[in-house]
Amino acid sequence: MAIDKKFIEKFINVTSKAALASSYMVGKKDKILADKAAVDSMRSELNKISMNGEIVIGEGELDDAPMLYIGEKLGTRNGPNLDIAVDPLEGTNFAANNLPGALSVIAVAEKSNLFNAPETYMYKLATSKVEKNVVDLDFSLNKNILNLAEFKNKKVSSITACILDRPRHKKIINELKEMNVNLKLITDGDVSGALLVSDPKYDVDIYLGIGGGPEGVLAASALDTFDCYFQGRFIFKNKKDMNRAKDMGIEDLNKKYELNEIISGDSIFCATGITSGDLVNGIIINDNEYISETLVTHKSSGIRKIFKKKELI
Ligand code: VTB
Repeated sequence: MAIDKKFIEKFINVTSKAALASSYMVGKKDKILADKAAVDSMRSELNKISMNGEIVIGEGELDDAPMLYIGEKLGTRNGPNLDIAVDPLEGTNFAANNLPGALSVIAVAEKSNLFNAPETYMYKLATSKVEKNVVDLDFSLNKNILNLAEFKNKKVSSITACILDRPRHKKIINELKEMNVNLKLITDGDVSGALLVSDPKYDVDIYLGIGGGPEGVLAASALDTFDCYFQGRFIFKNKKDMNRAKDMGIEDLNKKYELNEIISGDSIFCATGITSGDLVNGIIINDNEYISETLVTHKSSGIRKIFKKKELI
């Protein structure tokens, strides 16, 4: 079964309205309020859609934000059964500090086809389409880079790796530097970071490192339609996280997930820019109208494009 194309426009509307709502809080140095504006708008717009929607990935407890909570039912209850993952404001610091890259993001799949990710960290690896055994979370960093360079017929010094700039990545970053790999160090926003492997125009060959688990699932949803490679492994730091994962039905806490175990079947992904970034431009308001840009993917129809829309406020 496929998700009808008519839903694409509806979900673009959801993220573009959430981005607009959050845009009023850009540069106000208040990430909670910027997030809340996006959450409230998203909830109200999702409830207008003819569907039986359920949130499977909600706002992260990772940043203790106002939530569209896991298990929340959305829509008119009249329509297809859909699982929904949301990150109403991905990059709360970007919005609060008026920096590039804040996005409003949603991924939608047919019931039971979207992984119910715990709100913990995930070790991620993403590249464009590669053959089996070129890169793998179980290979050493060195092997992954050498294999990828060989596969892409590039010099190691022409490979670019994107990674969150965090103390936890010190060792990886040093090793990449020693190999003379180009680094793209991001301060936040690893949904966007992972998606940079989807098109050569971004000049990122590999995304790797530890970021939010929910953000990993959201990125994987779009990477699936871009026919890219993605693997993820959750990282559980304490007993509470581990028990929660077990309650969610995860038996092997060390499992390496392939893309098709994270998302399968049809899906729609929308990411609208709040502030301009690598993927899309941010919201522009002119008098009583606004312009939004949304990166959209729809697996069954193969749609993957940036959709620009002008609308009355
Ligand atoms: C990333 C990034 C988010 O959190 O997942 C990151 O995509 C991971 O957490 O934008 P830490 O900040 O604790 O490293 C964000 O930066 C914020 O939610």
